[in-house]
Amino acid sequence: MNQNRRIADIFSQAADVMALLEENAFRVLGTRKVARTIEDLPEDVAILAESGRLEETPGIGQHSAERIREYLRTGHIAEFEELAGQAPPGVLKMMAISSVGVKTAHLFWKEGGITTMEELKKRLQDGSFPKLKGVGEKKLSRIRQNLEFLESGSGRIGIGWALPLAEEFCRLLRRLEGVNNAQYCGSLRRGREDVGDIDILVSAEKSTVATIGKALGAYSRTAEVIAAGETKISLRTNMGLQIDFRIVPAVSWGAALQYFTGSKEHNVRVRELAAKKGLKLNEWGLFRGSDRIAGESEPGVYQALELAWLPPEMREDKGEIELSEAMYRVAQGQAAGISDPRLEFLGAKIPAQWTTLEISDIRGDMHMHTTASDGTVSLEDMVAAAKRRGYQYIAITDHSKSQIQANGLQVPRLLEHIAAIGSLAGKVKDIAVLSGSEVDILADGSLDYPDDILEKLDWVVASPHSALSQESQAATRRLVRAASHPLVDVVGHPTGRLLAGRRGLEPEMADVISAAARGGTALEINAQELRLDLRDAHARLAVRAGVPLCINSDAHSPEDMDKLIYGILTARRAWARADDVLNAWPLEKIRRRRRQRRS
Ligand code: DGT
Ligand code: CA
Ligand code: CA
Ligand code: ZN
Repeated sequence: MNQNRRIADIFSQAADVMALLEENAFRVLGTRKVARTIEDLPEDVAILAESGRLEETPGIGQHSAERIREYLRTGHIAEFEELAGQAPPGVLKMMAISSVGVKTAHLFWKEGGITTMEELKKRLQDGSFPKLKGVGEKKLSRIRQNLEFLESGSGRIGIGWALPLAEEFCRLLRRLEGVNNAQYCGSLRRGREDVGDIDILVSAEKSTVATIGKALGAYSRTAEVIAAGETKISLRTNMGLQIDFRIVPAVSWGAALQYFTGSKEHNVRVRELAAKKGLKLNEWGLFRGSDRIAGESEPGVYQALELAWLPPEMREDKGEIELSEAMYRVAQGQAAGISDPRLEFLGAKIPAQWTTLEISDIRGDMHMHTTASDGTVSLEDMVAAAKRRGYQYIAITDHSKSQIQANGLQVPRLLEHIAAIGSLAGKVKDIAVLSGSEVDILADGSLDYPDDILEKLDWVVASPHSALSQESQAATRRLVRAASHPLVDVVGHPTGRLLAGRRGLEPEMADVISAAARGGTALEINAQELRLDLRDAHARLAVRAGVPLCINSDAHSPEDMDKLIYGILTARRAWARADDVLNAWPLEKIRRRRRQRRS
């Protein structure tokens, strides 16, 4: 990788600064042209500079050539830095917001007197934004959104991107001669909604490492191998993601899996327990002196430490170590002997073995759309797709009347839709089809259809879609009211957040969960990878309070049903088991509960 791209960026940013400072227009244009020239160069600028050919390059004059040489020598360009020093740093930062170009930033600064990001944010939020020519409400709202997006971009990658990519690399590795196994670890194996990077563990003998490095380097998704050592290979994908590979022999597979899965906090506790027993635990194994007493399998490592194995999603040092110790004792026929408030929800029922929630536990999907509102396929096709997946039941839940942009159903159309679903349900075999609705929870917590209409439905998902930036107290009242409504079966994506773009409602979640517990209402984990709403921590509160979770795909097409896995991972992080998940129950149990709530 040469530095052309980096240097081109520096010239391009300098041109922006010049424009912002209203420098001579020819100078601005000239600087932009240099940026483009460097970006398009077939050769490394550093080599051109070394061989004294920079000035000969069309588009690069004497002056720019000197600046480039200065950068190659020192890593910066004094003239550009001095220029940047003349503009308020906040104004330069504003230009990183995708709908704020040089012109807009200049206007905000010179006409609006806004020079810091804090002030920009405050004025965008409290409605005190100065009237500026060409900056209407539409533009402001776009800026508001893009600003939020920029700020939420913590450099972490959403699980929806990372998981399929990691699986692809694991498949590639498992096909290689000499590779016993490959598994992604780290936060990705723990099912976090976003990950800092991808860590992949490979079981193979040392002699295979070179072959592995070659295969990874030649793979179409690899841009560059950054480092290749005896046990570690790092690469950057052509999307700019870093993946770290670690290669261990089969005897260390389990110990390395345990180590690289983390979390760091969990590992610290586990290593302390090892030390207390006079053992040493690292990524190569569990040792007594120089004897390896465990390490080939992950459960074997935990077992040797007198701990029960738990799924990776629970390994955050949030009570799982205590649970694991208690489970081990129960498995040995001893008393669990714990008093930890985090485990009280289990009552006296400490299991000997954790029954991990599996995707196959899910019997039906209770939130999906068809072409009646904003889905992409017909009712018939959605039902056929659900049947192919082996579901026992589903609920069709198109949008309610306020969702005009999503083609929400006015009451007459809803009644027709209910009839159509009913008639189809009478015809299809081996799957129960419920006529439902995704009813808007309006800003005050009231619902988008009157009760006599809601009563005609087999299933009611109530979700917030608008007024998602209302303040916390109002959001709490709104969601508590919806969760207390006896005709609401489940509150859908309760906060309305979007992972990289919208904070959503920030209610007092404990109050919402209490209301759901009192009312017998379920709470959704919306499994779309950008929603994951409820998020892990809130879903965990719900499980502890005995509120059933409903893990829904919110599918707008048959393929969307595959998103369910992200909801499952989130539910595991919430310590949910099949019993805690409403749509893992037999339909008869769901119906019975529904009748009880209404009587
Ligand atoms: P991330 O990448 O920020 O989403 O989070 P992780 O958990 O994947 O962290 P990462 O990639 O730095 O390291 C992967 C795993 O390796 C981590 O979960 C636990 C293990 N690990 C890394 N460094 C240490 C360490 O200093 N001590 C211990 N005990 N474990 C470590
Ligand atoms: Ca990681
Ligand atoms: Ca890492
Ligand atoms: Zn929906």
